[in-house]
This record gives sequence, structure tokens and C-alpha cells, in this order.
Amino acid sequence: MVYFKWIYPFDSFALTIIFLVICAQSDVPRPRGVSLSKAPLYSPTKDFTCFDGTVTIPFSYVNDDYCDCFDGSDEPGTPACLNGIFHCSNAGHRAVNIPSSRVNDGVCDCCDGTDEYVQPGTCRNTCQELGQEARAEALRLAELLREGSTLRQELIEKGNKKRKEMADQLENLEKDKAEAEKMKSEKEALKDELETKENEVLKVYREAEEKERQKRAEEESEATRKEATEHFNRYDSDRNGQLTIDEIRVRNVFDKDKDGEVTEEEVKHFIDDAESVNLDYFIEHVWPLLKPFLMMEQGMFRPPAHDDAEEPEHEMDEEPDLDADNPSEDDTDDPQEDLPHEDDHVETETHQVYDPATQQLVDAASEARSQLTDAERHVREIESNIKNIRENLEKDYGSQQEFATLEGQCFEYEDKEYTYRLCMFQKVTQKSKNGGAEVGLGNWGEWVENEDNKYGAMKYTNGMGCWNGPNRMTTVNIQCGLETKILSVTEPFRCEYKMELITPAACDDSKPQHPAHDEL
Ligand code: MAN
Repeated sequence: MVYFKWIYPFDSFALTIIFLVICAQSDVPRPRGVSLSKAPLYSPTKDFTCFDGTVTIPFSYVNDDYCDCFDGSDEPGTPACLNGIFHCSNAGHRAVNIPSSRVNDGVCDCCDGTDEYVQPGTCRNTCQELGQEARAEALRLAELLREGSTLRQELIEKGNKKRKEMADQLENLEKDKAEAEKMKSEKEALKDELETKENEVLKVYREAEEKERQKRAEEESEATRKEATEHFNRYDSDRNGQLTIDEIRVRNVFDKDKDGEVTEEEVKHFIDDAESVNLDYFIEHVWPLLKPFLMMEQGMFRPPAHDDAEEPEHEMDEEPDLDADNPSEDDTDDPQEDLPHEDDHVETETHQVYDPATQQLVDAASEARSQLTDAERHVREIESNIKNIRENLEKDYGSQQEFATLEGQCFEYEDKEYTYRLCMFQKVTQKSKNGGAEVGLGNWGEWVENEDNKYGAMKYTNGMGCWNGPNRMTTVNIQCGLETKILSVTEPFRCEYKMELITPAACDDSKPQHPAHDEL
């Protein structure tokens, strides 16, 4: 495994010197379980004062297997106090502190075996071996850090270069934007000007169209009137200008249900309660009701079939197939209901033909509109680029821009069930190997300090909602390594993911050394 965390470079000479000094210091007389740094607090010639200052006892009470101090400081070398601390010097390896309750419990906690002194021989001293391994590991890690920090330096240079390029790009884009906006205003002005002209010339056409429409409407109304009058005269057999109930009853066309008889109800349908109607009433009220039946008779209008299977075969001259048994208001065979209405919107594609001069103006205006649309799109594109660059420039890519080149780079990790993908400073996703959609495990949020390192972990938050739970989120712990790579992905809590990432960007050899232990 090639990663490293908070280990600082030691060369073998320095390690040897430190080791010799420790061996010399390990001989300093002190009560059992006391570290070198605490030794001065235990003077055999003075009474002992507990570390918390509450009690002072004769020195002979120290390590007498009776707990006198609340903080357990009088019994570092016995298990008498529950909260005491036993210090293993572990000469040759790393000193450690263990709870003094583990002293003489039959388990070897210290590599030098000093925690199990009542039964000598219980523990073998393994400190030399372990120390040797640890020193070899420290050297390996120191070497890793040395190599990694060279790579990090390169990343820093590239990162700064990238940032500078982005700043230059932003400056250029701001200029482009000013120009594009100027262009847009010009195109807008040109479009307004040409549209004004276009409207002026089209006004003549629109007026002519309106006149034409009115004319057509009048002609249609006149034709309707004429046709209705002809029918009125045909039915008004005594030619007295009044169509009576008797005159209606003998006309088959008013026999809505085609049962061979024009009933009272059928008459009422056309003329309400009137005894007779004159021509004007006929044209306005009766004709619109009668016309669809006439059209059906002439085969000019067919109501839509409601059930294809049962649709009767219509002959051109066939009578309208009306439901004679039940002519209710809901009768869907009523041709009146199926006629196109005046306010029905009928899409018709008309291509207006203009005179050449007008056409030229219409074309110019339409070209100006399209150019304005292009100019507006261009401004929007530049604005979006500016926004992206600004967002990136505002991101924290590390104290020396060491993480900048990683922006947008994606790394994958596969376990048995899922493929995880981390796109640096953007998002984390999870895809099941059994198919299904990608699940968002979080979007770039912020750096999180980890073991005194401001850039120790990244937080990706606000991912896809978890079933009956919060939105998914991911913490990416970052350590030094010679390449950028995800080492593991876990889900310690449901929908909370943890990634271990190594990268040379984290190999910082300039950090102050952290003394992990008080001896060695
Ligand atoms: C999916 C995955 C899992 C997650 C569950 C929660 O199966 O995203 O990681 O634990 O949903 O329901």
C-alpha cells in the first residue's frame, strides 16, 4: 500500500541518535508506569500531590495498590485506580500509555511486557523487532513523502498556471461579453427598425386581408340567406310568407327520427311554440337546425362513427340514420352537435404572397430577428462561461493550488455491488452493477479539517434523498500517495459514504512535525 499520513522524514542516522538518547533516558529512576516527562512529579524525597491538586499523600502511598487520588495519579503502576494511566516505555519501539486497569490482567499490552510484572515471563519483550519494523516503515513512508512532495510541487506549478490561465480567460471573456452585448444592442436596434418598416408595409396587406375576410363573410351570409329562402319558399306551399305547423308536418325533412311522421315534438324542435314562422325567423333560427339534416341527406356530412364495428354503410342518398326510439338531448347522432362550429380553430397554413419590395422588407426583418436571436445566444454562452470560471476561481484548491489540476477529474472504484465515481470538486455517484440509474452521493460542498490538516477531507453533500432518511453524502479522506486513486469506499451509516483517496497533492513535507508520543 503506497500511502502516508502525517509522518515526517527521518533519515536513518537521526533515528539511531533518537533511539540512543531514549535508551539512556530510560534509566532515569521513577515509579513503575510513569513516563519520563512525568518523572519529576514523583520525587521520593517529597510527599506526592495528586495531579488534580486535591490530595497530598506520603510518597510511600504511590503504587501501594490503593487508590488515593481521584484522578488515579498515585497508582500509575497498579490496577488500583480505574482511571489511572500506565506508561510503557517500550524501549526500542514506541512508548504508549494504557489504562492502568489493564496492568496484571494477563494480557500483554506493552511490547516490553512491563504491564504484566506479577508473573514474570508472561510477556516476551518484542519491542526490538516491532521497533525495527516501525523504523523501516517510517523510512519507507519518509521516502514516499519525499517522492510525493516532488510530484506535489509539480501539481502546485500546474495549478497556479491553470489559475492564471483561468484569470486571463475571464478577463478575455469579460471583453468578449462587452462586445457581444454591443452587437446585441445593434441587432436589436436593427430589428426594431426593420420591424417598424415591416409593420407599415404589412398594414396595407392586413387591411386588405381584413376587407377580403369581411367580403367573404358577407358573401357566405348572403349565400346562406339565399339557400334558406329557397327552402322556405319550397315548404311554404300557399306562398303566404308564413311557414305553418301543417306545412312543416308534411315535409319529410323535419322528420328527425325518420319514422314517417313529423311529430309535435319534432316541430317544436325547429320552431319552439310558434304556430308559424316568417322568413326572417326561419333564416335565423330554423335554418341552422335544419341544414345539418339536409347535408346528411345529400351525403355531404357524416357524423363521426362512435363504434367502428357498428357503423352502418352510408349510401350517398341514404336517409340520416337517426335514433328514432330515443331522440334524447344526449343523442350523439344529432348532426347539429358534430358540425364544425364557428369558433373552432382550424389550422390552415397560408403563405402570403407579397409584392417584391414588401417581400424584401419582410425577409430583411426576419433575418434581423434571427440575427438578434443568435446575438442573444452568444451573450448567454459567454455569460455561462464566465459563471463557470468564476465559480472555479472561487473554489479553494489548497493553500498553494495543489488540488487545482484535479478539478473535474474523475476516479472510479468498484466493489462487489457498485461502481463509485468521484469527480473532484464536482460530485460523487454510485451505480449498481445490476443496472438502474446512477445515484448521486453528494455534490461538492467544502473542505473539512482532519487531524490538524485543513485539507484533510472533502465533503460532498446534498446527494439523492435516502429512502425515509436524509440526503446522501460522502466524506473523502485524503492522504499522500504517488498517484491519485480511490483506495476504498464504505458506507459506515446508511446513505453516508466514506472514501479513502490518495494523491500526491496531499504529500506536504513542509508541515511541522507532530510528536506522536512523548518518548522515541
Ligand atoms: C441504495 C444504495 C445504498 C443505500 C440504499 C438506501 O441501495 O444507494 O448504498 O444504502 O440505497 O436505501
